[in-house]
Amino acid sequence: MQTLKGKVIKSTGRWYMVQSGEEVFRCSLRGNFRLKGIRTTNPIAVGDNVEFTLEDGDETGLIQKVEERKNVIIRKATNLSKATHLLAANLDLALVVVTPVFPRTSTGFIDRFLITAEAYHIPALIVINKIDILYGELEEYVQYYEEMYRFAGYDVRKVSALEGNGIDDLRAELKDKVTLFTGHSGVGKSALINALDSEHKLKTGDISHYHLKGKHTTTFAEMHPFSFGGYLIDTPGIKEFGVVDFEAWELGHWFPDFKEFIPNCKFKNCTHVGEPDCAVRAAAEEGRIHPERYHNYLSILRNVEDEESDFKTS
Ligand SMILES: Nc1nc2c(ncn2[C@@H]2O[C@H](COP(=O)(O)OP(=O)(O)O)[C@@H](O)[C@H]2O)c(=O)[nH]1
Ligand SMILES: [Mg+2]
Ligand SMILES: [Zn+2]
Repeated sequence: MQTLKGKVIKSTGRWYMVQSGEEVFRCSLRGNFRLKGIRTTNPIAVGDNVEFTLEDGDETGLIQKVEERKNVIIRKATNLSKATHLLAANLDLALVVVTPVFPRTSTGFIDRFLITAEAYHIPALIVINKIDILYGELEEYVQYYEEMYRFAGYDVRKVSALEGNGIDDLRAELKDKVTLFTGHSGVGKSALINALDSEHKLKTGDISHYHLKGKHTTTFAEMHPFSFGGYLIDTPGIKEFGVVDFEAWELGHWFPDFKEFIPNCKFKNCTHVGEPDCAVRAAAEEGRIHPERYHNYLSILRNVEDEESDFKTS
């Protein structure tokens, strides 16, 4: 019998595909496997680093241990239950592909993505695609996006999946990392992935849009190795990449550009709406926080307070 270490790259609930070096092993979970802490419907997810044993002559391994995770993305198992479903673990980067047109990505959508990444402790990257067709007014719009998010402290890249601009730099950024890709349908995720890794040949439509709304069937994410090193995580849907639950006063803490001002608010649980002596609102008025970021903060906050919002209940 030998003991091996590897990374779970696919799971069906019953079986786990575990990559160890160049090989992929089909593994099951030790029968009495338990994890302390989180109550989840599945104990192990893609991205988990595990230790498994392989009996001589056997083709399937038995997972014995899972290493401590640096982060996990989860969602509610069902709308009603308190239990959660692990979608993926140990993400190094969350990447959102955006375009100002064809289709338009709003800054509200980007900000929702960014706070989710922040809440999960995953570094975020904004990739503006299709710059080959963005001239004139559209170019100004791209510049606006770029300045707004750089000012907020985020990394913004401009690329063309079609013409290849910015692709080498982006590939270098993703190398050896586990990266989650999201973005509206049509922004060019598949094109971008193929430009980054021509050996990849992901089918168009593979990422992000098979489980668009409200379906709480049990779905599992999958990791696709990049030929240049690293993995791409394909979540079953953009809606799945959302925060499960939080309180109104917490929201501001997921805006890195608010951080330096929050300690100066009069109230510790300030929601930065209409409280007296709010340093965040003052900073937005003075332009030290981008006014559109503050505006989006307010609209996300309204949704948090509104139980019906698809952000909270997705
Ligand atoms: N002009 C231009 N078109 C692009 C670019 N990237 C993708 N597209 C086009 O946008 C459409 C949607 O791309 P696709 O990769 O399927 O988007 P996905 O739904 O996000 O996976 C296709 O017609 C692509 O050819 C780009 O960089 N420039
Ligand atoms: Mg696609
Ligand atoms: Zn405040």
